[in-house]
Amino acid sequence: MPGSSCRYRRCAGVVSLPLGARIARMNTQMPVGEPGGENLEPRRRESVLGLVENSAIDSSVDLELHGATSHLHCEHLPTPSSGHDKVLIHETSEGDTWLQIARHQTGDESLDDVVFASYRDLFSCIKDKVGSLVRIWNYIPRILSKDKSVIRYHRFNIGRKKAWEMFGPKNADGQLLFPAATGIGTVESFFFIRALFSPHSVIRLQNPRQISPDKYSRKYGPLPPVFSRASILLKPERHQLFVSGTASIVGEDATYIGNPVLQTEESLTNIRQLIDGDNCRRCGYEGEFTLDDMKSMHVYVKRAEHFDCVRKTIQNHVRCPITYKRADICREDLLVEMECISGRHTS
Ligand code: 3EB
Repeated sequence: MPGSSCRYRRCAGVVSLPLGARIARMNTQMPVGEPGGENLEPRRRESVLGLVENSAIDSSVDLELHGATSHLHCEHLPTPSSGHDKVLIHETSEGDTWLQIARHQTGDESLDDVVFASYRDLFSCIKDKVGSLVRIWNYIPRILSKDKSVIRYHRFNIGRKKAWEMFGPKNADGQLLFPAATGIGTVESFFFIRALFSPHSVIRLQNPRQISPDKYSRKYGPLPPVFSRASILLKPERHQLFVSGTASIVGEDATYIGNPVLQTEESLTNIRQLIDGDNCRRCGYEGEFTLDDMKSMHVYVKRAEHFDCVRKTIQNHVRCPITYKRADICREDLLVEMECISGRHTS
């Protein structure tokens, strides 16, 4: 159905959030017909004009892949706590729900308070619905700057963890349940959450090569990030895989500092091991995925001058459509981060 994503954009327009995309002009024209890499045939002809700045509003996260078709039902709700809040809910034709919250940080608020309030609102919006939180994107303005000597990504983690402990989903044993997530810089000035939840059940994956984020040591912030490395949404007809933002981290530390190509390779290795049959089984899922199964990928590049070498590296391994964004990534040492989506029919 033509225009489904336009409709989505128009819905976003209802809440009058400013459009923030900018083009970073680069001289990266790819000669037509250049092979995509050593191992793969060229995927398609492409002409690359530049790298777009990561924008919360501009990032349609493959909504059409997930049943967010023309049957979208949009609701714009006033939120419980303040006039600055904007909440938008889309229900998809498959029964899933996308929820978006934007919140400005006012002069007397800290980012951790803004994030806490946003997550409190998110949990209060989904409280009465049967369903599981599947995937969250967090767009964090000036993610690497400091506010009162605390890195804003760490402030974000403080607010999210506190809200999760008070209002977040837990299992029968009281253990907190974390969805797949991305926490990334954005050009917009407001903090923005996009969340997908669903009446179907979810399997959460952890990565054997990486420490679970909620167990990161205090050198990465006073309170840890809380997310799982991937979610698998079990629908009757198909299983959908959402891989979290994945970077060149082994254990809890960044590897190949300063080398965008090797960081890209390491991130892909992390994804491969996360989704392989052994790890899926360990995490309670009888099945497997491969990079060849991917339906779409988003790649965030911190420095525009690394775009070319990152793209060449990725294209040796991945054939699905890839969206590249220029974005600040949550640690100084990380140059690249990527996330992807897949699905398999259950028949
Ligand atoms: C990492 O593995 C890299 O804070 O929600 C990736 C995905 C990262 C999600 C988040 C952070 C987040 O720690 C950064």
